[in-house]
Amino acid sequence: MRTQMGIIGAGPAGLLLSRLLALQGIDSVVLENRSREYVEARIRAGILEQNTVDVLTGAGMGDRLHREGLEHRGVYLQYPGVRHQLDFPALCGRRVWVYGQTEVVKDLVAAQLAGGPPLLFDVSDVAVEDVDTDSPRVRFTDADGAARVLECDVVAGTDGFHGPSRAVVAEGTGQQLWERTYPYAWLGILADAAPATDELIYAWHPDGFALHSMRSPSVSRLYLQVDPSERIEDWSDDRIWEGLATRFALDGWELSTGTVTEKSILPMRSFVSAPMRRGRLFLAGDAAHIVPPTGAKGLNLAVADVVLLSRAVVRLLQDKETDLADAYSDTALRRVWRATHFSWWMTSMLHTTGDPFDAQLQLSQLRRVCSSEAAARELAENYTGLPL
Ligand code: FAS
Ligand code: PHB
Repeated sequence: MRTQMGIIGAGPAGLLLSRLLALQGIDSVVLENRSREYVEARIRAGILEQNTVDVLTGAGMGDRLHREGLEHRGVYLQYPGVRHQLDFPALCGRRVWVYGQTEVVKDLVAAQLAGGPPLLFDVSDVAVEDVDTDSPRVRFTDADGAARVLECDVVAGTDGFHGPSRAVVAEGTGQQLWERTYPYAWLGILADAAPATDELIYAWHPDGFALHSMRSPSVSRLYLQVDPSERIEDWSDDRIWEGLATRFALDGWELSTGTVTEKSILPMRSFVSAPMRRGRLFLAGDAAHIVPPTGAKGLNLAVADVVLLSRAVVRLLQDKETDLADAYSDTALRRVWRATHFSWWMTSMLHTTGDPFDAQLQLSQLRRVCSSEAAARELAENYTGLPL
Protein backbone atom coordinates (compact mmCIF):
# COMPACT_ATOMS: atom_id res chain seq x y z
CA MET A 1 0.00 0.00 0.00
CA ARG A 2 1.16 3.55 -0.62
CA THR A 3 -0.13 6.82 0.71
CA GLN A 4 1.16 10.30 1.55
CA MET A 5 0.18 10.21 5.26
CA GLY A 6 0.07 7.06 7.35
CA ILE A 7 -2.08 7.67 10.45
CA ILE A 8 -1.96 5.30 13.43
CA GLY A 9 -5.11 5.36 15.55
CA ALA A 10 -8.74 6.21 14.82
CA GLY A 11 -9.39 8.40 17.84
CA PRO A 12 -10.49 12.04 17.39
CA ALA A 13 -6.91 13.11 16.57
CA GLY A 14 -6.26 10.54 13.80
CA LEU A 15 -9.70 10.77 12.21
CA LEU A 16 -9.81 14.58 12.18
CA LEU A 17 -6.27 14.75 10.77
CA SER A 18 -7.25 12.45 7.91
CA ARG A 19 -10.30 14.62 7.23
CA LEU A 20 -8.41 17.94 7.30
CA LEU A 21 -5.74 16.55 4.96
CA ALA A 22 -8.31 15.10 2.54
CA LEU A 23 -9.95 18.53 2.30
CA GLN A 24 -6.58 19.87 1.15
CA GLY A 25 -5.85 17.10 -1.34
CA ILE A 26 -3.51 15.00 0.79
CA ASP A 27 -4.08 11.23 0.81
CA SER A 28 -3.95 9.20 4.00
CA VAL A 29 -4.65 5.74 5.40
CA VAL A 30 -5.86 5.34 9.01
CA LEU A 31 -4.89 2.14 10.87
CA GLU A 32 -6.86 1.24 14.02
CA ASN A 33 -6.26 -1.87 16.14
CA ARG A 34 -9.76 -1.97 17.62
CA SER A 35 -13.12 -2.66 15.97
CA ARG A 36 -15.45 0.06 14.75
CA GLU A 37 -17.98 -0.89 17.45
CA TYR A 38 -15.35 -0.52 20.21
CA VAL A 39 -14.06 2.83 18.92
CA GLU A 40 -17.60 4.23 18.62
CA ALA A 41 -18.68 3.02 22.08
CA ARG A 42 -15.87 4.53 24.18
CA ILE A 43 -17.19 7.13 26.64
CA ARG A 44 -14.69 9.98 27.15
CA ALA A 45 -14.80 13.75 26.90
CA GLY A 46 -17.93 15.83 26.64
CA ILE A 47 -16.94 19.52 26.41
CA LEU A 48 -15.90 21.13 23.11
CA GLU A 49 -14.11 24.47 23.03
CA GLN A 50 -15.36 27.11 20.59
CA ASN A 51 -12.20 26.42 18.51
CA THR A 52 -13.02 22.72 18.27
CA VAL A 53 -16.58 23.44 17.18
CA ASP A 54 -15.29 25.91 14.57
CA VAL A 55 -12.73 23.38 13.24
CA LEU A 56 -15.28 20.54 13.05
CA THR A 57 -17.84 22.83 11.39
CA GLY A 58 -15.20 24.11 8.93
CA ALA A 59 -14.35 20.49 8.08
CA GLY A 60 -18.00 19.73 7.28
CA MET A 61 -18.42 17.79 10.54
CA GLY A 62 -20.80 20.25 12.25
CA ASP A 63 -24.31 19.24 11.19
CA ARG A 64 -25.25 16.80 13.98
CA LEU A 65 -23.14 18.75 16.49
CA HIS A 66 -25.19 21.92 15.85
CA ARG A 67 -28.44 19.90 15.77
CA GLU A 68 -27.92 17.75 18.88
CA GLY A 69 -25.11 19.47 20.81
CA LEU A 70 -25.86 21.82 23.71
CA GLU A 71 -24.39 25.33 23.54
CA HIS A 72 -23.41 26.55 27.01
CA ARG A 73 -22.66 30.11 28.12
CA GLY A 74 -20.67 29.04 31.13
CA VAL A 75 -20.25 26.74 34.14
CA TYR A 76 -21.15 26.88 37.84
CA LEU A 77 -18.53 26.80 40.55
CA GLN A 78 -19.85 25.50 43.86
CA TYR A 79 -18.57 25.34 47.42
CA PRO A 80 -20.65 24.87 50.59
CA GLY A 81 -23.62 27.24 50.48
CA VAL A 82 -22.55 28.92 47.21
CA ARG A 83 -23.20 28.10 43.53
CA HIS A 84 -21.81 30.83 41.26
CA GLN A 85 -22.30 31.02 37.48
CA LEU A 86 -19.43 32.14 35.26
CA ASP A 87 -20.71 33.95 32.16
CA PHE A 88 -18.12 33.10 29.48
CA PRO A 89 -19.45 35.39 26.67
CA ALA A 90 -19.39 38.35 29.07
CA LEU A 91 -15.94 37.39 30.35
CA CYS A 92 -14.17 36.45 27.12
CA GLY A 93 -16.68 36.43 24.22
CA ARG A 94 -16.54 32.65 23.79
CA ARG A 95 -18.75 29.69 24.70
CA VAL A 96 -18.45 25.90 24.97
CA TRP A 97 -20.53 23.05 23.65
CA VAL A 98 -21.62 19.79 25.25
CA TYR A 99 -21.32 17.07 22.62
CA GLY A 100 -19.84 13.68 23.55
CA GLN A 101 -16.49 12.59 22.12
CA THR A 102 -18.34 9.38 21.25
CA GLU A 103 -20.55 11.41 18.89
CA VAL A 104 -17.59 13.30 17.39
CA VAL A 105 -15.89 9.99 16.62
CA LYS A 106 -19.10 8.48 15.17
CA ASP A 107 -19.49 11.50 12.85
CA LEU A 108 -15.85 11.28 11.69
CA VAL A 109 -15.98 7.49 11.15
CA ALA A 110 -19.21 7.76 9.16
CA ALA A 111 -17.76 10.50 6.93
CA GLN A 112 -14.51 8.54 6.47
CA LEU A 113 -16.32 5.34 5.45
CA ALA A 114 -18.63 7.25 3.11
CA GLY A 115 -16.03 7.89 0.42
CA GLY A 116 -13.23 9.25 2.60
CA PRO A 117 -9.66 7.92 2.75
CA PRO A 118 -9.14 4.25 3.76
CA LEU A 119 -9.84 3.43 7.42
CA LEU A 120 -8.74 -0.06 8.47
CA PHE A 121 -10.09 -1.44 11.74
CA ASP A 122 -8.92 -4.52 13.65
CA VAL A 123 -5.29 -4.29 12.48
CA SER A 124 -2.48 -5.56 14.70
CA ASP A 125 1.33 -5.69 15.04
CA VAL A 126 1.68 -2.07 13.94
CA ALA A 127 5.36 -1.10 13.66
CA VAL A 128 6.72 2.21 12.37
CA GLU A 129 10.05 2.14 10.50
CA ASP A 130 12.52 4.40 8.65
CA VAL A 131 11.12 7.60 10.14
CA ASP A 132 14.56 9.25 9.79
CA THR A 133 14.23 8.93 5.99
CA ASP A 134 11.80 10.67 3.57
CA SER A 135 10.09 7.28 3.01
CA PRO A 136 8.84 5.98 6.35
CA ARG A 137 6.71 2.84 6.39
CA VAL A 138 4.25 1.16 8.68
CA ARG A 139 4.19 -2.64 8.91
CA PHE A 140 0.97 -4.19 10.18
CA THR A 141 -1.24 -7.26 10.04
CA ASP A 142 -4.67 -6.55 8.56
CA ALA A 143 -8.01 -7.84 9.87
CA ASP A 144 -7.70 -10.95 7.70
CA GLY A 145 -4.30 -11.81 9.17
CA ALA A 146 -2.27 -10.74 6.12
CA ALA A 147 1.08 -8.99 6.69
CA ARG A 148 1.02 -5.58 4.98
CA VAL A 149 3.38 -2.65 4.47
CA LEU A 150 2.17 0.94 4.13
CA GLU A 151 4.69 3.13 2.27
CA CYS A 152 4.32 6.80 3.30
CA ASP A 153 5.83 10.27 3.03
CA VAL A 154 4.90 11.11 6.61
CA VAL A 155 3.48 9.18 9.61
CA ALA A 156 1.22 10.52 12.39
CA GLY A 157 1.36 8.84 15.78
CA THR A 158 -2.21 9.51 16.98
CA ASP A 159 -2.39 6.20 18.83
CA GLY A 160 -3.10 7.51 22.33
CA PHE A 161 -1.15 7.07 25.54
CA HIS A 162 -0.66 3.32 25.15
CA GLY A 163 0.23 3.32 21.42
CA PRO A 164 3.67 2.42 19.97
CA SER A 165 4.56 5.76 18.34
CA ARG A 166 5.89 7.67 21.35
CA ALA A 167 8.50 4.97 22.00
CA VAL A 168 9.74 5.31 18.40
CA VAL A 169 10.22 9.04 18.96
CA ALA A 170 12.03 8.29 22.25
CA GLU A 171 14.48 5.90 20.53
CA GLY A 172 15.68 8.56 18.10
CA THR A 173 15.57 11.71 20.19
CA GLY A 174 16.63 12.75 23.69
CA GLN A 175 12.98 12.51 24.70
CA GLN A 176 12.02 14.42 27.86
CA LEU A 177 9.12 13.27 30.00
CA TRP A 178 7.26 15.20 32.68
CA GLU A 179 4.66 13.37 34.75
CA ARG A 180 2.51 14.00 37.79
CA THR A 181 0.01 11.52 39.14
CA TYR A 182 -2.69 12.84 41.46
CA PRO A 183 -3.68 11.15 44.75
CA TYR A 184 -7.30 10.90 43.61
CA ALA A 185 -9.37 9.46 40.76
CA TRP A 186 -12.76 10.11 39.15
CA LEU A 187 -15.66 7.70 39.47
CA GLY A 188 -17.77 8.54 36.43
CA ILE A 189 -21.35 7.48 35.63
CA LEU A 190 -23.66 7.86 32.68
CA ALA A 191 -27.31 7.91 33.75
CA ASP A 192 -30.74 8.11 32.14
CA ALA A 193 -31.57 11.15 34.25
CA ALA A 194 -32.63 14.56 32.95
CA PRO A 195 -29.83 16.93 34.04
CA ALA A 196 -30.97 18.97 37.06
CA THR A 197 -28.83 21.89 35.89
CA ASP A 198 -28.69 23.95 32.69
CA GLU A 199 -24.87 24.12 32.74
CA LEU A 200 -22.03 22.09 34.26
CA ILE A 201 -21.45 22.28 38.04
CA TYR A 202 -17.89 21.97 39.39
CA ALA A 203 -18.34 21.42 43.14
CA TRP A 204 -15.76 21.58 45.95
CA HIS A 205 -16.94 19.68 49.04
CA PRO A 206 -15.11 18.45 52.17
CA ASP A 207 -15.99 14.87 51.08
CA GLY A 208 -14.33 15.48 47.70
CA PHE A 209 -14.91 17.02 44.27
CA ALA A 210 -18.00 16.35 42.16
CA LEU A 211 -18.90 17.31 38.58
CA HIS A 212 -22.41 17.44 37.12
CA SER A 213 -22.15 17.21 33.34
CA MET A 214 -24.53 15.87 30.71
CA ARG A 215 -24.85 14.38 27.24
CA SER A 216 -28.40 15.38 26.30
CA PRO A 217 -31.67 16.67 27.86
CA SER A 218 -32.28 13.09 29.09
CA VAL A 219 -28.77 11.80 29.85
CA SER A 220 -26.54 13.02 32.69
CA ARG A 221 -22.78 12.43 33.08
CA LEU A 222 -21.57 12.78 36.68
CA TYR A 223 -18.24 12.34 38.43
CA LEU A 224 -17.14 11.85 42.05
CA GLN A 225 -13.63 12.25 43.45
CA VAL A 226 -12.59 8.89 44.96
CA ASP A 227 -9.37 7.33 46.24
CA PRO A 228 -7.38 5.77 43.35
CA SER A 229 -7.41 2.40 45.15
CA GLU A 230 -11.22 2.25 45.06
CA ARG A 231 -12.83 -0.58 43.05
CA ILE A 232 -16.00 0.10 41.06
CA GLU A 233 -17.55 -3.12 42.46
CA ASP A 234 -17.58 -1.45 45.87
CA TRP A 235 -19.77 1.41 44.61
CA SER A 236 -23.46 0.53 44.37
CA ASP A 237 -25.60 2.92 42.37
CA ASP A 238 -27.29 4.05 45.62
CA ARG A 239 -23.96 4.82 47.23
CA ILE A 240 -22.95 6.86 44.17
CA TRP A 241 -26.19 8.88 44.10
CA GLU A 242 -25.88 9.50 47.86
CA GLY A 243 -22.34 10.81 47.45
CA LEU A 244 -23.40 13.05 44.57
CA ALA A 245 -26.45 14.43 46.43
CA THR A 246 -24.26 15.30 49.44
CA ARG A 247 -21.59 17.08 47.42
CA PHE A 248 -24.06 19.06 45.26
CA ALA A 249 -26.39 19.87 48.16
CA LEU A 250 -27.84 23.39 47.96
CA ASP A 251 -31.04 24.83 49.52
CA GLY A 252 -33.97 24.64 47.10
CA TRP A 253 -32.14 22.44 44.61
CA GLU A 254 -32.43 18.71 44.08
CA LEU A 255 -30.33 16.27 42.08
CA SER A 256 -32.39 14.15 39.69
CA THR A 257 -31.43 10.48 39.60
CA GLY A 258 -32.08 7.67 37.12
CA THR A 259 -30.78 4.36 35.82
CA VAL A 260 -26.98 4.19 35.75
CA THR A 261 -25.98 2.84 32.32
CA GLU A 262 -22.19 3.02 32.65
CA LYS A 263 -19.76 3.49 35.54
CA SER A 264 -15.96 3.42 35.72
CA ILE A 265 -13.03 4.83 37.65
CA LEU A 266 -10.50 7.04 35.80
CA PRO A 267 -7.00 7.70 37.21
CA MET A 268 -5.80 11.30 37.11
CA ARG A 269 -2.43 12.34 35.77
CA SER A 270 -0.57 15.05 33.88
CA PHE A 271 1.94 13.80 31.32
CA VAL A 272 3.98 15.65 28.70
CA SER A 273 6.58 14.21 26.34
CA ALA A 274 8.92 16.22 24.10
CA PRO A 275 9.74 16.44 21.26
CA MET A 276 6.51 15.61 19.44
CA ARG A 277 8.46 14.69 16.31
CA ARG A 278 11.23 12.44 15.06
CA GLY A 279 12.04 12.87 11.37
CA ARG A 280 8.90 12.01 9.41
CA LEU A 281 6.97 10.76 12.47
CA PHE A 282 4.78 13.36 14.23
CA LEU A 283 2.90 12.76 17.52
CA ALA A 284 -0.46 14.38 18.27
CA GLY A 285 -3.04 14.10 21.06
CA ASP A 286 -2.79 11.64 23.95
CA ALA A 287 0.17 9.94 22.24
CA ALA A 288 2.26 12.91 23.43
CA HIS A 289 0.41 14.37 26.41
CA ILE A 290 -2.28 13.65 29.02
CA VAL A 291 -4.15 16.17 31.16
CA PRO A 292 -6.51 15.45 34.07
CA PRO A 293 -10.11 15.97 32.80
CA THR A 294 -10.95 18.74 35.29
CA GLY A 295 -10.16 21.41 32.71
CA ALA A 296 -11.99 19.59 29.87
CA LYS A 297 -8.87 19.93 27.70
CA GLY A 298 -8.00 16.39 26.53
CA LEU A 299 -10.01 16.20 23.33
CA ASN A 300 -9.61 19.90 22.57
CA LEU A 301 -5.82 19.69 22.82
CA ALA A 302 -5.82 16.74 20.40
CA VAL A 303 -7.83 18.84 17.93
CA ALA A 304 -5.44 21.79 18.31
CA ASP A 305 -2.45 19.51 17.64
CA VAL A 306 -3.90 18.12 14.38
CA VAL A 307 -4.88 21.56 13.09
CA LEU A 308 -1.22 22.57 13.47
CA LEU A 309 0.03 19.25 12.07
CA SER A 310 -2.25 19.32 9.01
CA ARG A 311 -0.94 22.80 8.09
CA ALA A 312 2.65 21.60 8.50
CA VAL A 313 2.10 18.47 6.38
CA VAL A 314 0.36 20.37 3.56
CA ARG A 315 3.26 22.84 3.49
CA LEU A 316 5.83 20.01 3.55
CA LEU A 317 4.25 17.83 0.86
CA GLN A 318 2.74 20.45 -1.44
CA ASP A 319 5.10 23.44 -1.06
CA LYS A 320 8.17 21.35 -0.18
CA GLU A 321 8.74 23.83 2.70
CA THR A 322 9.87 22.39 6.06
CA ASP A 323 9.36 25.53 8.21
CA LEU A 324 6.02 24.57 9.76
CA ALA A 325 7.05 20.93 10.15
CA ASP A 326 10.27 22.03 11.89
CA ALA A 327 8.31 24.36 14.20
CA TYR A 328 5.46 21.89 14.88
CA SER A 329 6.78 20.33 18.09
CA ASP A 330 7.71 23.60 19.83
CA THR A 331 4.52 25.35 18.71
CA ALA A 332 2.29 22.50 19.84
CA LEU A 333 4.12 22.15 23.18
CA ARG A 334 3.54 25.81 24.01
CA ARG A 335 -0.22 25.16 23.93
CA VAL A 336 0.21 21.79 25.64
CA TRP A 337 1.92 23.41 28.63
CA ARG A 338 -0.74 26.13 28.83
CA ALA A 339 -3.46 23.47 28.94
CA THR A 340 -1.39 21.34 31.31
CA HIS A 341 -1.05 24.26 33.72
CA PHE A 342 -4.77 25.14 33.52
CA SER A 343 -5.82 21.51 34.06
CA TRP A 344 -3.43 21.19 37.04
CA TRP A 345 -4.76 24.50 38.46
CA MET A 346 -8.42 23.44 38.14
CA THR A 347 -7.59 20.03 39.61
CA SER A 348 -5.65 21.50 42.56
CA MET A 349 -8.36 24.08 43.31
CA LEU A 350 -11.26 21.58 43.32
CA HIS A 351 -9.99 18.23 44.74
CA THR A 352 -9.71 17.77 48.50
CA THR A 353 -6.48 16.34 49.92
CA GLY A 354 -7.59 15.90 53.52
CA ASP A 355 -5.15 18.66 54.53
CA PRO A 356 -7.07 21.47 56.33
CA PHE A 357 -4.53 24.06 55.14
CA ASP A 358 -5.14 23.05 51.51
CA ALA A 359 -8.88 23.29 52.09
CA GLN A 360 -8.61 26.94 53.22
CA LEU A 361 -6.36 27.77 50.26
CA GLN A 362 -8.84 26.15 47.86
CA LEU A 363 -11.83 27.96 49.36
CA SER A 364 -9.95 31.26 49.19
CA GLN A 365 -9.14 30.56 45.51
CA LEU A 366 -12.78 29.70 44.77
CA ARG A 367 -14.04 32.82 46.53
CA ARG A 368 -11.54 34.84 44.47
CA VAL A 369 -12.70 33.38 41.14
CA CYS A 370 -16.34 33.95 42.14
CA SER A 371 -15.81 37.57 43.20
CA SER A 372 -13.05 38.93 40.92
CA GLU A 373 -13.76 39.58 37.23
CA ALA A 374 -10.04 39.30 36.45
CA ALA A 375 -9.76 35.87 38.10
CA ALA A 376 -13.00 34.68 36.47
CA ARG A 377 -11.77 35.89 33.07
CA GLU A 378 -8.55 33.89 33.47
CA LEU A 379 -10.60 30.73 34.01
CA ALA A 380 -13.05 31.57 31.20
CA GLU A 381 -10.32 32.26 28.63
CA ASN A 382 -8.54 28.98 29.34
CA TYR A 383 -11.70 26.87 29.66
CA THR A 384 -13.26 28.10 26.41
CA GLY A 385 -9.92 27.65 24.61
CA LEU A 386 -7.26 30.18 23.73
CA PRO A 387 -7.15 31.11 20.03
CA LEU A 388 -5.45 28.46 17.85
P1 FAS B 1 -7.41 8.21 21.69
O1 FAS B 1 -6.83 7.46 22.82
O2 FAS B 1 -8.75 8.78 21.75
O3 FAS B 1 -7.21 7.47 20.30
C1 FAS B 1 -6.08 6.69 20.01
C2 FAS B 1 -6.52 5.55 19.10
O4 FAS B 1 -5.36 4.77 18.73
C3 FAS B 1 -7.49 4.59 19.79
O5 FAS B 1 -8.60 4.37 18.96
C4 FAS B 1 -6.66 3.31 19.98
O6 FAS B 1 -7.44 2.15 19.91
C5 FAS B 1 -5.69 3.41 18.78
N1 FAS B 1 -4.47 2.63 18.94
C6 FAS B 1 -3.73 2.47 20.07
N2 FAS B 1 -2.68 1.67 19.84
C7 FAS B 1 -2.74 1.33 18.52
C8 FAS B 1 -1.95 0.50 17.67
N3 FAS B 1 -0.86 -0.14 18.12
N4 FAS B 1 -2.32 0.35 16.37
C9 FAS B 1 -3.43 0.99 15.88
N5 FAS B 1 -4.24 1.78 16.65
C10 FAS B 1 -3.89 1.94 17.94
N6 FAS B 1 -11.07 14.32 28.32
C11 FAS B 1 -11.94 15.22 28.75
O7 FAS B 1 -11.76 16.40 28.42
N7 FAS B 1 -13.01 14.87 29.52
C12 FAS B 1 -13.24 13.57 29.92
O8 FAS B 1 -14.19 13.28 30.64
C13 FAS B 1 -12.33 12.61 29.52
N8 FAS B 1 -12.53 11.34 29.88
C14 FAS B 1 -11.60 10.44 29.50
C15 FAS B 1 -11.76 9.11 29.90
C16 FAS B 1 -10.80 8.17 29.54
C17 FAS B 1 -10.97 6.73 30.00
C18 FAS B 1 -9.67 8.56 28.77
C19 FAS B 1 -8.61 7.56 28.43
C20 FAS B 1 -9.53 9.87 28.35
C21 FAS B 1 -10.48 10.81 28.71
N9 FAS B 1 -10.36 12.12 28.33
C22 FAS B 1 -11.25 13.03 28.70
C23 FAS B 1 -9.28 12.53 27.47
C24 FAS B 1 -9.68 12.14 26.02
O9 FAS B 1 -10.67 12.92 25.62
C25 FAS B 1 -8.43 12.20 25.16
O10 FAS B 1 -7.77 13.42 25.32
C26 FAS B 1 -8.74 11.98 23.68
O11 FAS B 1 -9.34 10.73 23.55
C27 FAS B 1 -7.43 12.05 22.89
O12 FAS B 1 -7.68 11.66 21.57
P2 FAS B 1 -6.54 10.88 20.74
O13 FAS B 1 -5.25 11.57 20.88
O14 FAS B 1 -7.16 10.69 19.38
O15 FAS B 1 -6.34 9.50 21.49
C1 PHB C 1 -17.78 15.30 30.57
O1 PHB C 1 -18.87 15.76 30.20
O2 PHB C 1 -17.50 14.11 30.44
C2 PHB C 1 -16.79 16.22 31.17
C3 PHB C 1 -17.06 17.56 31.20
C4 PHB C 1 -16.15 18.42 31.77
C5 PHB C 1 -14.99 17.94 32.31
C6 PHB C 1 -14.72 16.60 32.26
C7 PHB C 1 -15.64 15.74 31.71
O3 PHB C 1 -14.12 18.79 32.88
